[in-house]
Amino acid sequence: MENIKGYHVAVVGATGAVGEKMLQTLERRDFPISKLTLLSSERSAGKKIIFKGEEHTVQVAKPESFEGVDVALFSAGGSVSKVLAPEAAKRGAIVVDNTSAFRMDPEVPLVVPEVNEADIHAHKGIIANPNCSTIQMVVALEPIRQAYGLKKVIVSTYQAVSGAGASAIREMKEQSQAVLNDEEFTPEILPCGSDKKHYQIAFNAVPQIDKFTDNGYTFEEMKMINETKKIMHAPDLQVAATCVRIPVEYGHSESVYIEIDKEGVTVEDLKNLLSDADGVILEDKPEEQLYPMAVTATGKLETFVGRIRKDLDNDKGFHMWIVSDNLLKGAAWNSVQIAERLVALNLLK
Ligand code: NAP
Ligand code: 3JN
Repeated sequence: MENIKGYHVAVVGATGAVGEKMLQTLERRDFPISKLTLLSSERSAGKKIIFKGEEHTVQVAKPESFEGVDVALFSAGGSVSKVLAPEAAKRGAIVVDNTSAFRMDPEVPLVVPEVNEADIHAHKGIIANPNCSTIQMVVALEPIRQAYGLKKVIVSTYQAVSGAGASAIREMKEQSQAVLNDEEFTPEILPCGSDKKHYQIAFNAVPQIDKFTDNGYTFEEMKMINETKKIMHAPDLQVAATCVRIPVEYGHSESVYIEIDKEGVTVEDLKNLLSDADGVILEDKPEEQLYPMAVTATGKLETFVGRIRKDLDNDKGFHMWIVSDNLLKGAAWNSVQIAERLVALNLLK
């Protein structure tokens, strides 16, 4: 990125799984930074982090931390954002918030730049970054919706443990080793740290991400349903989701069934559309066994789409497989991309 002016950037949750990727992404994109403020809880205060070869000391996040900050990237959980994001905005920072705290607030734009960049202009100091599973799905589906209309989406996810934080990655690795060594272990984090029961993730597939809501869907599933409609400005779109955790470190995969509005559309039409779509890489050559996978998407910024097939009973129905690095496009990169768009649109002071 052209270094016209440097900005004071704060990263809240800098020591977490997402925060670490935020810093790597700011460095990778050469985001113009004049000052970097790294914030965490008291647990990590004082920790040293190297950014672009320079040592930075992590500080406790508090309202005064945001004096003079231009853009604040938050990923320290919803309760931290609820308290500190308005404090940052009050002090003139533009907040890009990675938590669910403000996503469904009608006053807060929920942005995936490839889909609804224009919504950024409506911000009042806080811009929400959607849930990781939602982001990769809307990047792949919006070009289809634009071209052929979209009536229904049914998605099943296969989500990496890194989505549940650094402690969940540790739990999967230690548990896998214990299973291989025939040793005992006690699950403590997954499927959901704050829920009553914990289950083995190693060599397993767990159909619960986040807690259950009263309607039988989990919060993760309801996030996918509600956020997709908000980002696409499509309140009448029919969306159903089943979210599953699998023992993969990075990269969420999704099996997606869609029904479009137009008749007679072919698989070739969808492939042509997606091969030109912003932020999408088409990996779809069954004859060469080419399709997206979590391990090949890891570390990449794009969303990968493959296995596109027409439904055998419904002319307007299609199936596809969508994969992306959940901590990059699903979190850190989407946030840094929003910050880049703020610069490009001249919205940062
Ligand atoms: P993590 O690895 O557990 O890291 C949590 C981070 O938050 C750490 O830096 C931690 O600091 C900091 N933190 C915790 N309590 C704090 C407090 N009271 N004040 C200031 N900082 C505090 O979790 P993660 O995977 O990075 O996820 C963090 C959050 O990002 C999640 O809760 C979620 O809201 C959001 N997230 C969003 C997506 C998405 O789909 N877009 C995906 C994953 C996560 P210490 O080192 O001091 O503990
Ligand atoms: O589990 C995943 O793969 C994604 C998790 C996201 C997450 C985890 C804890 C709290 C979120 C989120 O971004 O929706 C939150 C939250 O902020 O609600």
